[in-house]
Amino acid sequence: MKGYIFDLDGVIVDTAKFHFLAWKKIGEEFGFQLTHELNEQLKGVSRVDSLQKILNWAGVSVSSEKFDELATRKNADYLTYVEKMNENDILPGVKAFLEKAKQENIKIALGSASKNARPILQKLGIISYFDAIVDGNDVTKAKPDPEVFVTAAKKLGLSNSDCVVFEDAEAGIEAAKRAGMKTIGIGSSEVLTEADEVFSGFDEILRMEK
Ligand code: B16
Ligand code: MG
Repeated sequence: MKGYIFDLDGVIVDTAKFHFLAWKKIGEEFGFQLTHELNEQLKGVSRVDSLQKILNWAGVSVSSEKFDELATRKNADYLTYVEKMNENDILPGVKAFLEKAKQENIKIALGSASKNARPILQKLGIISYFDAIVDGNDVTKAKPDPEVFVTAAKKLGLSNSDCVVFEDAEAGIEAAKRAGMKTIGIGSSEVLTEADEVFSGFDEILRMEK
């Protein structure tokens, strides 16, 4: 394989817990309690689509002005958590895996739905590893549409079949498969049933490669 494409949230860093806290607060304004189980359905889903899902679960509809205000407020709250992040928040094994890929001349890209991807990579101190970054600001179609990964492969100058995608969300695995890429699930094999292979994290991948 010539290229690795990484999802961000849930693969490189556990920002899902911060998205959860910020969305939970928004839900509570409508008397709705976001559970961890429902939160699974928000993983890999864009900000706007996540808010729409929460409003549907809460059984409320709001004006477009209110919708925008809620999305902006959620993001401001989320960013207060991001602000406190540093290198220690990188998930186990990720940095060593990036380092190894660099040594093996494998091209590295990010393929994330998040509009906050660049500042997060900067806070983590790993942005320089990435030859290409494709995030929520660059795509019009959300995962499971393959756009984010196809764009990342193009930016790397590689064909889709030369790329492996590392993903923690079902929608992301589906997107990568639709792009004709190899898929490595990060998380539970019970959830990521469609992935070619599933590992609990990069520390496990590194152990297996030894
Ligand atoms: P933002 P990923 C996704 O990132 C998250 O999994 C999802 O929970 C979030 O709503 C989405 O990014 C948008 O994030 O509000 O920062 O633009 O997993 O594709 O890296
Ligand atoms: Mg993710």
